[in-house]
Amino acid sequence: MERKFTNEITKELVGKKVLVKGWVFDVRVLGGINFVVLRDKNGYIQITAKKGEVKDVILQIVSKLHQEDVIEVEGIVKESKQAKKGVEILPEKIEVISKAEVPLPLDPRMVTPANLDTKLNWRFLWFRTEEARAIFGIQNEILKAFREFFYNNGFIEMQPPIIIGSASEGGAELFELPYFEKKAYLAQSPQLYKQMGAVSFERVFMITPIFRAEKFDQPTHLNEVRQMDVEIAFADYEEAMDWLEKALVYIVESVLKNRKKELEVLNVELKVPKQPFPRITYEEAIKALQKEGEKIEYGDDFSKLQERKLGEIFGEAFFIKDWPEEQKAFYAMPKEDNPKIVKAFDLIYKGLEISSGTQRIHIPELLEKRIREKGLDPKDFKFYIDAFRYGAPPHSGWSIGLERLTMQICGKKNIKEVTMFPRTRERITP
Ligand code: AMO
Repeated sequence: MERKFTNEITKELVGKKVLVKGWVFDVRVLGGINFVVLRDKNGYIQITAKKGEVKDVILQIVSKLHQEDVIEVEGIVKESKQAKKGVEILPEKIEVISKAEVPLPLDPRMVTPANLDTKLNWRFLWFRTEEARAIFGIQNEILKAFREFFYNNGFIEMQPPIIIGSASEGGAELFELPYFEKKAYLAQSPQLYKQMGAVSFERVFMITPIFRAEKFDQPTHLNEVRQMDVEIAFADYEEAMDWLEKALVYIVESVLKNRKKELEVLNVELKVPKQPFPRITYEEAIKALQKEGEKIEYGDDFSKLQERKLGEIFGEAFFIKDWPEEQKAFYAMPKEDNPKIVKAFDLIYKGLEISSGTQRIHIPELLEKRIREKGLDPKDFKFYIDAFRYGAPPHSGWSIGLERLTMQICGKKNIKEVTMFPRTRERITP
């Protein structure tokens, strides 16, 4: 008999025999009737075993079932007023495929709530909760929508390397690893590679893991991140912001359209951010904060609290552009009228930076100069600088942190909640 998934058990099947497989989400005895709620990847179905209606052997098996046992049930679909879906299964055969040990270290029903550490230690059990299924359902939608948007717009998907020979975002946050006779690093960003892609393929995007050896533990930071990156030839930074704005709107619209149930589970009221997103300058952002009595000087970076405050002032989604060059990486293009300021931007969404980007330097001499000014050695970047010697158009791009965006859309306070297997200084298992 072919297996049916729980969402396929509908009123049309009343009176028919079906086979379902899954986990025991809950077992209850009420007024002498045994209720089992079976969960599979698509949802839940109630199995009802009443004395007199089912064989004694079935009642015996059901009475020994525990939460999270894996079972296979064959039975007849019946209409039911009490069951949530209006149908239930009257079991004719139940097979226990795998027993779950008792007690469970985490209750997937969340009747006994678990703290964050327990959720992180028992990740696979937490994946069985409604909350986790909603979070990762939404994360799936974000990934799908991002890919869809850029495929629809004629971009090419790239696979950048993870093992790299030189840093792109500054030296301090690199993980070093032995690599035969040499030293190698884990990529902090696909930056140099996506630029080399764009000077030939023109429009590229990628979803790729990146690694940051940041020592501090913050609710917005991970040591292993998934970045959704884009690089566009013949585009200045204003055009790059246009693409970012459109991509974010497309992603939010897709979540709203396809993940209504998940948003409900998480109790999130999601709205499409109002367009066009304001594009304020770094200087304006500093002044706005100073006006609010914040201790911040021109040249400082914004703290996470200050980003939130800026969100209260400038709205749900806005750009901060034109940054002082010390704040940004060597590859950021200086402005013609003031080389102390670079053509860079951050996107703040719901009070948190979720993306940043720049127009890049595509002029080899200027790039070498900036690399030296940042205390780096142009020799280490020869392969990259050479990419701009043989016909390189101006180009711009950006990167969205998948986990940061998931966190903001799901309304979560800690980035670890929305990361399947978070990597932090304290945690590399599971
Ligand atoms: P940046 O370093 O700002 O820029 O990273 C881009 C986005 O990636 C996410 N992100 C992180 N998320 C969680 N934990 C971290 N430690 C972390 N680091 C980064 C954030 C951030 O906005 N190469 C440039 C992008 C570009 O110019 O194209 C870069 O990596 O959401």
